[in-house]
Amino acid sequence: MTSTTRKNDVTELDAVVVGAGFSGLYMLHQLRQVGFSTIVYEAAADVGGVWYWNRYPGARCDSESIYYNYTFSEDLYNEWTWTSRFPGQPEILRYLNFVADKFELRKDIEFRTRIHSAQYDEAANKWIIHTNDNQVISAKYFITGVGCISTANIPNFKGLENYDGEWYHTGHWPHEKVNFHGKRVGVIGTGSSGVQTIPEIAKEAAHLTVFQRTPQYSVPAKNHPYKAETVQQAKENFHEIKRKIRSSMGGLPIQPGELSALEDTPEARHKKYEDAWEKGGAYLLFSYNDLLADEEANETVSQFIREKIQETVKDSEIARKLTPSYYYGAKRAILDTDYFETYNRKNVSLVDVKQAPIEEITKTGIRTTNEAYDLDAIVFATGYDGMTGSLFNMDIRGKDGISLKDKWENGSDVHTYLGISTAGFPNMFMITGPESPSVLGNVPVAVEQHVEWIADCMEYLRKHDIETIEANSEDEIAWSKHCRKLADKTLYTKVESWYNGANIADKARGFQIYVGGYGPYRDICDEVAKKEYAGFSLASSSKSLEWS
Ligand code: N01
Repeated sequence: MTSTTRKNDVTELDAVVVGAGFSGLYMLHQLRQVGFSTIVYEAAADVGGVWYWNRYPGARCDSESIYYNYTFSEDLYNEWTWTSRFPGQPEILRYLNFVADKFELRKDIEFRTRIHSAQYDEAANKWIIHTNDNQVISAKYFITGVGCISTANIPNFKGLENYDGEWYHTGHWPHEKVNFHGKRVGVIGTGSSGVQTIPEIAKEAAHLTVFQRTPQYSVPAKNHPYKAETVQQAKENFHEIKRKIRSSMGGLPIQPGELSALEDTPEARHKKYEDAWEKGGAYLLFSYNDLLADEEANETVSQFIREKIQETVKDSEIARKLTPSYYYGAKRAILDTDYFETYNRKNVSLVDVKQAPIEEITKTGIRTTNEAYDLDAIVFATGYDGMTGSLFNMDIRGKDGISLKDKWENGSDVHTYLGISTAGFPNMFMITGPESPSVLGNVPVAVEQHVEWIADCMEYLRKHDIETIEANSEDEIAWSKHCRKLADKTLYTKVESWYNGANIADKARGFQIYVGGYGPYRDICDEVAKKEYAGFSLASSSKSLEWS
């Protein structure tokens, strides 16, 4: 257990970590291993991060189980056995509890405690941190592990407070089972959460009305129970899997095809897409090397999925409403189980709220500009204030009292160095922060890379008696420019999505993810460390050292 000291009711630590999901749990473990006194503060009552909160029916990860886990410990990998190709939320939560138990992490986690503010005290070179229950902590390092998509977005619909029925957000689902039997249920939103929960709710509800603003491409996950030999084989190949996913583009041992989609004949391409469709999972998007970069190439795969939708959905008018027109994959690619099939059920109807927007939540349901719908329950599958939302929920202030929110002009002008740190905020690290590859792949792999880099960096600083590390302004501006230049070569920046803030009314737009891939990004970070933290200013108590 971390040995904490207390002075005048202030807890003194080496490091404060925010959040007990994949990031915070591993950060705590790493820092303990190398002897930094560390406490994790977590708003929830237990470990899990987003997997603690996302308990909606159908919640499941769409990275394959044997890759969606930590790889820092072979023992851990061998001791845990996944049951199906894509892990359901209860199983992921059990896994994270297993990790917390195995490494005895809970004793250094304060649950039900929210970090309210963190302010850098330049004179003392400490972060002064306040919690919602009035604790004060002084720590040399402030590390955020808050996830990129954890602050729920409930659109500001007029009248929600007058609604007499039950309502839920997919990202804040109750712990007890919600009973939809015999009820008229409305789901707003058809992103990953909506697409997963709609088929499950439809099985239970008397009637389900889906309120769709943008139709989605979705590909069958083809989930199935694992055979014992599949899991055994993965365990035997642990080192190979670890090497492959850490050097891959997206944290999975799948690399994009070598050809452009336009280099194959239409027949060969169609066959490739059919094969990928049958395999399920992420294979379709990886069929060629330019599906996320070239409009014409993308159109071939987008059209392939559109035809699948038309074939699956029996009512041609519903099929038309469900058919998207933007670039497949430029909004987060989705995997499903029976999503489009669900619209063939008699108890499911679809409302196009782009054509007739939601005007008001009434006492009895939802009214669009066209019609009123009486509902016993409403499910908001309306996503998250991504990338910056959870950081801005804390009042983080760096040198001269400048707040992170002000520095980044409320999200419109985000600058980070490597997505790990930002100038003016010394000794602060962000795990999977904006402008790192974070959500563009299998996130635990991105988390492990950041955690290991940060822990190594802190060890280096301690070994060399360095008191502060701070990103240089010019280096972070160069990094931001590099991120944007890469992103502008892709189709990600050509559609509206939560990736660029378009899902939140009045949020400043900006695409804040490094698209160059997990492996190449890891190499860049390693190179920076090798050059003794090039791009950062390091200062000991007596002198300041700069490299760039
Ligand atoms: O949220 P989303 P999500 N009126 O933002 C609609 C991860 N995740 O929770 O597209 C009407 O994707 C909005 O419409 P539009 C994953 O990274 C992973 O589904 O903006 N509709 C959209 O349809 C994912 O990308 C997994 O026009 C409104 C929906 O709500 C991320 O979390 C599972 C509206 C929001 O979709 C977020 O997914 C679940 C309004 N005012 C989540 N506002 C897996 O690993 C929003 N919408 C499988």
